[in-house]
Amino acid sequence: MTTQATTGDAEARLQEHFDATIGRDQRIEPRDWMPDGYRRTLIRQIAQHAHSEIIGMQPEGQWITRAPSLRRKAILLAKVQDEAGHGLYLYSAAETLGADRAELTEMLIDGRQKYSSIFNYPTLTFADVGVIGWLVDGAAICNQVPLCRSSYGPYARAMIRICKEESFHQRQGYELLLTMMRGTDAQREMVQDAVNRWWWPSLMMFGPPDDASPNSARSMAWKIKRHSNDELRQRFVDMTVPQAEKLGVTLPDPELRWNDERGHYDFGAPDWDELRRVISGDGPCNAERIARRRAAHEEGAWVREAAAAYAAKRAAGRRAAA
Ligand code: BYC
Repeated sequence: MTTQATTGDAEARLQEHFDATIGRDQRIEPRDWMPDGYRRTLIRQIAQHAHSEIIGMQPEGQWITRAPSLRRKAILLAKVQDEAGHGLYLYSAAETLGADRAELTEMLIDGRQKYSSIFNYPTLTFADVGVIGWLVDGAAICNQVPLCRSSYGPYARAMIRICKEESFHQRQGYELLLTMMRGTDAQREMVQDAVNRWWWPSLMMFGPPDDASPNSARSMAWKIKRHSNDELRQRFVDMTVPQAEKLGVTLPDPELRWNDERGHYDFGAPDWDELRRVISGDGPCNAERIARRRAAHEEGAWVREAAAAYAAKRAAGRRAAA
């Protein structure tokens, strides 16, 4: 038997073992063999997810100094800090696949990797903080709860903690909006205006429609994604409409109505050209978000250098003591 044939046989056996693990709904762990495409897809999705958490700190972070009370400031500060934590768990999960975190950050800053379209819209009033919690975190929960069963162990485990924190984020947003809706006419108008601006971008968070989603079929076969983009979008609409009614706001979609036959709400199509534009860098705040991220990265260089020097000094101390 030639060496080539032996290598081919070994690879086929590894592939078979991988397929059987996925088939049994068991987890793939960092040291397990995995196809290159599976590893690449995970690095792409997890990095994009991590970048979204980090860039996602900006639109709400802008309101920390302008929060209307100490209580709201403390809540918002804690929430934005949670997003930083989510980014860190996710970068760590990407590192278990052999990705280099510094390189991932470079790829974000120079536009080779994406982050969620939703964070390229401006936060114009404090009601936006509530609506981001309610709709954006609500959409994130819909998308991310199934990822707790994702086939890659470190990603699935990171998602469990992230989802617990996201539920709290969603509730604080809804509670903030309920408070504003019980306030003055001007406050109710602010809430409605924020809902009008964030509704469609929130639906776009789930990605392009299934027939225009090049990665879905493969990712679902690998059980990285457990549901298609359209399934999750529908789940989000079904969950959100009753909450909007309770809140007393109108969702800005004239086609939105309950369909008894389907057992779901029908809804209009988001502007997919807008999603394409925002993803390709031409949204209202893309340039501002990346410029801010780049500046924070450059201004933080001394902190990374100091931390590395401190770690090296401690390691040298331990070696000398051993
Ligand atoms: N924005 O084949 P598709 C959060 C890209 S964090 C930008 O359907 P896939 C939160 C997609 O990457 C929110 N890009 O892709 C944080 C692909 O491009 P590439 C982030 C998008 O991966 C702080 C191309 O379009 N959540 O919630 O199968 C505060 C074709 O799409 C978008 C996650 O990252 C978009 N909206 O499905 C509050 C969750 N949609 O890479 C909240 C994990 C699509 O081929 N990620 N693209 O060049 C996922 O579940 C999936 O990656 C997606 C897309 C559903 C987003």
